[in-house]
Amino acid sequence: MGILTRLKSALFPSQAPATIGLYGPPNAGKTTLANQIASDWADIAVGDASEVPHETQRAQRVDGVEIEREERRVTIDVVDTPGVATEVDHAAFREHGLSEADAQERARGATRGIGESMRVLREEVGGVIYVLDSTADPRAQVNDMLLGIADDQGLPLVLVANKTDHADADPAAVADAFPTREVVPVSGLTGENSDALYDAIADRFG
Ligand SMILES: Nc1nc2c(ncn2[C@@H]2O[C@H](COP(=O)(O)OP(=O)(O)O)[C@@H](O)[C@H]2O)c(=O)[nH]1
Ligand SMILES: [Mg+2]
Repeated sequence: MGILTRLKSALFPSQAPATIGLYGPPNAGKTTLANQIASDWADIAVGDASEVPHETQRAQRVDGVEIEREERRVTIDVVDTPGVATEVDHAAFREHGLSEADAQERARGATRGIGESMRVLREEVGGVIYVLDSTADPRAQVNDMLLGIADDQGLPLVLVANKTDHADADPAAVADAFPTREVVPVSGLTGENSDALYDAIADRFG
């Protein structure tokens, strides 16, 4: 913990928890990771994971998640946000077996979800966990507008290279693509390396 953070917690011991937003493209594993964090520290589930993109269309939160690291304890409110894609294409939903009408409705819902994510980022969030799927091209997944808003607001940000359990995972490619950012490889599904993520959360958001 940095000296300023220590000073801050000494001066304001009962400070309100920071709200941490889980951001990233659809299907990066945000909901799975949110559930992992919640079940590790709060014993509750946040939402349902899905193979169809844009399942989470409202920000869902779990408040008062207390994470303990050796001598530190950080309390955060975790918000699982709808995926922020670089585009929304209803044809892609049809490829997942949805009817034309259902695909169009889902595209509308996805667009609303992206708006909701951006609103939460501007109004509610004090820190960002940006989740990327390390089995796919990192640069192609990143929404630069979202990163720009987070940077502009001076929000602390941890980049997660998720799905390290997967045979095609290449977390080093994520680190290479973002050399100036802290990148933590994890599997939200198996919990692999979750200690490193909790250390990063305590360091950045504590
Ligand atoms: N192999 C693997 N699959 C994952 C992992 N996390 C999520 N998934 C799968 O990826 C898909 C999307 O997950 P979800 O949590 O709904 O992603 P979200 O759209 O970002 O909320 C689901 O089929 C998950 O089971 C992971 O760490 N490893
Ligand atoms: Mg989700």
